[in-house]
Amino acid sequence: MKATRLTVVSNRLAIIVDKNEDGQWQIRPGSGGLVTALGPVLRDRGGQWIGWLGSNFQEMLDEASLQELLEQGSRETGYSLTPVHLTGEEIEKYYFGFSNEILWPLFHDLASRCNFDPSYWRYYQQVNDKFARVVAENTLEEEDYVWIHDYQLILVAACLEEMGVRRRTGFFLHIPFPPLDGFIRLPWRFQILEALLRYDLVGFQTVRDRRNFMDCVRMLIPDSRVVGHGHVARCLTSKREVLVGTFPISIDYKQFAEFAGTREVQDEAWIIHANLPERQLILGVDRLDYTKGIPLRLMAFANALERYPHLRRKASLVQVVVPSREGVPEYETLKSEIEQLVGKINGRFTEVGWTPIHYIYRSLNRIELMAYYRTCEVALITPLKDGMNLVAKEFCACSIENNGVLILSEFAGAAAQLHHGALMVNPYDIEGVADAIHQACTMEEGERHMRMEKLRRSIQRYDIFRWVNAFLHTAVHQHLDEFPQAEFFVPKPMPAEI
Ligand code: ADQ
Repeated sequence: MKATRLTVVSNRLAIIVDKNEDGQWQIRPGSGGLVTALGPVLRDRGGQWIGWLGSNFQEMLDEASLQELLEQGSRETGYSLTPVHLTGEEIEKYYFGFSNEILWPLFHDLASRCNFDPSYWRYYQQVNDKFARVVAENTLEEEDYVWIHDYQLILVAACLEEMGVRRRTGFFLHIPFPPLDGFIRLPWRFQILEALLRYDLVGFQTVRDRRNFMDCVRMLIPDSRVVGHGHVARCLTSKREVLVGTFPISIDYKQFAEFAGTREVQDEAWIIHANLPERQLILGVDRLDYTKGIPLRLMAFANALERYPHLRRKASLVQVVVPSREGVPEYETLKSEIEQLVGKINGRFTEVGWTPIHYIYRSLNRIELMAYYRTCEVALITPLKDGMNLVAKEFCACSIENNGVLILSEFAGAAAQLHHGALMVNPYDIEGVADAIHQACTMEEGERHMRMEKLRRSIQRYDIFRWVNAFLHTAVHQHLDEFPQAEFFVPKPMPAEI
């Protein structure tokens, strides 16, 4: 049976609703890995995105105004936007609680940061059930393929099943899946594992994540078996058969490479270089998150300046931190830690005409981000653990003169694909990272070109469209272009209470 419409479900809708400088409500495209990844796909093919708006809007905006904004958003993004409304308490306990205080740290191997508050679980179930109801109301068994994304929504297929609603469903986990000895600490380990086995297809970023998942299934689910090799295997339990695959996410390579070559980006890149002349720029770009390894990276840069004094005055680190999870105490603490370190390192090393670290704490616009990708000679990407890390791929795509050097953490999902051309580092090894910084800054042009060409070729070959195609082909034996250019549909009026 062919699907004729693709419905994507994620915690956040692919847009941001907020007020502009004049206090008027506005709708803007969202940022972040998933939007970057799926936006072009849904735009070109038509489709529907179901998700939470990101705040408690029904209390701030009347229904008609919100509907109007969503219709405008649908026209601008090119696909239909269907909202799921959450109460303040749900946001607190499902989103900040279960998702971000339990699953996020646990799945990133940072169990010591987990807050296993038992009250969170009920809200996680309740919100997943709410999402399942919106899916049920806005999709049809014969038409839709429902593709659910990420750790906040693991229970959706199970909720649909319990409601007696049959849909073809796939799930993709954007973050890593932890090894068995980490996963078994989760008080709801059986429920989470069994819920994942209710999808028709479960996809992971890397072979390692999938192997971890399979180990947990073998250990915790009686009578389960894994059959098959290659990038998709079958997981057989006493109740059902589930496909389990590896699908490393990627970027729209062509769009990045072309955009990097435009006049606007070149002009912006020129301004950056003109203001920071005669020096090599090392770039770090991350959402504010403890998994991204920013403090250790700053220490590694300081260590490089200490041990390789000839880098002083010649190299500067541009560290961009994109605000994230604002108001959460742990993230505020991390922000202060970063700011103190930047101050300390700059205080120690700054000389007239040279500042070692340029710290930017805001979301850059697209032209600025591309300009940094193009201008900076080195990208320093050192997460402690990361599902994939799209910044690494974007940097390479924008290095159109093939002269950038990528320093990449062994613990980023991207390492599996990019280790041939990148300088690989252990982010916990401060001296090792410092050595890689030195190596990158002193690398001969020939080697830089050779490495970057390799990286770019690989990303070009395995781009975002290949990722979507691989997932959909496994899911419904259909390629992306077999989904018709769906005639554009306007979102349904919002039900007062979902
Ligand atoms: P993230 O951790 O958000 O998401 P990451 O792969 O680091 O994703 O990508 C961040 C995205 O935000 C990039 O596409 C980048 O262009 C954009 N971005 C970065 N800096 C920006 C800035 N200053 N201004 C505007 N936009 C900016 C999760 C997982 C990752 C996984 C992705 C995709 O945690 O491991 O790679 O999903 O699956």
